[in-house]
Amino acid sequence: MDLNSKTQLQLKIVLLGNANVGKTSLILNFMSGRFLEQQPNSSGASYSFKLMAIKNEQVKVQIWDTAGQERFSGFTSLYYRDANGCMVVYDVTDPSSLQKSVEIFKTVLQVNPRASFAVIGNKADLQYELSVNQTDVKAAFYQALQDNIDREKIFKRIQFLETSAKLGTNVTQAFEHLAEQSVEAGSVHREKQQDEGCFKKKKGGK
Ligand SMILES: Nc1nc2c(ncn2[C@@H]2O[C@H](COP(=O)(O)OP(=O)(O)O)[C@@H](O)[C@H]2O)c(=O)[nH]1
Ligand SMILES: [Mg+2]
Repeated sequence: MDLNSKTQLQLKIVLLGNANVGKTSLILNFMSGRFLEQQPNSSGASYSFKLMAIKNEQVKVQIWDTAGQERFSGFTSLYYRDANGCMVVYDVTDPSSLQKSVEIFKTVLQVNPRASFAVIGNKADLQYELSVNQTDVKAAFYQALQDNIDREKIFKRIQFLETSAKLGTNVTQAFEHLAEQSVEAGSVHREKQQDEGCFKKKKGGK
């Protein structure tokens, strides 16, 4: 490991999934522990930063929020093609959002096969409306890899987790685990440490 204190590990995580599954809410909860019943509609993509301690090292994690399904077309590949970690989010009360997350997973994997993946079932606090169970989710993602030569390896590395952005359940775990996996996968890059509060966007992550 490079112990030069003037450089810092940089990591890019993107959240993808249907509109309304809770992507913006997950980020808000992770960044500030807050929750809004009426989350203002997000449009386009935006990012925020969090400094995280991973394996005794401070890592600067860039977290990208994207608008939902309607925006998930060719041009958004800009956001995930150089991502180290991809959080694919569905809503545990909405089976169609699971289908969408499987499609997203397949698309991202084609463009960015080195990415680490977390498959996140959000809104787990709505237990009485729960209509998607973990066994079906895992089966759907395993099925999605049927033509992939690295099927077992990729599947084993996917983190499956149910979260509640409302209650804060498993939110930190989801982000921390994905960040750790991304560092372990080794596709992260190092760059000169910036002054606090100031960051220049760097193109390309590999
Ligand atoms: N009950 C519950 N509602 C949630 C949760 N996460 C998000 N929501 C609500 O679901 C709606 C959509 O959330 P939002 O974060 O905007 O979804 P996005 O379109 O994926 O960014 C908002 O009304 C949120 O308050 C959750 O964990 N539990
Ligand atoms: Mg949003």
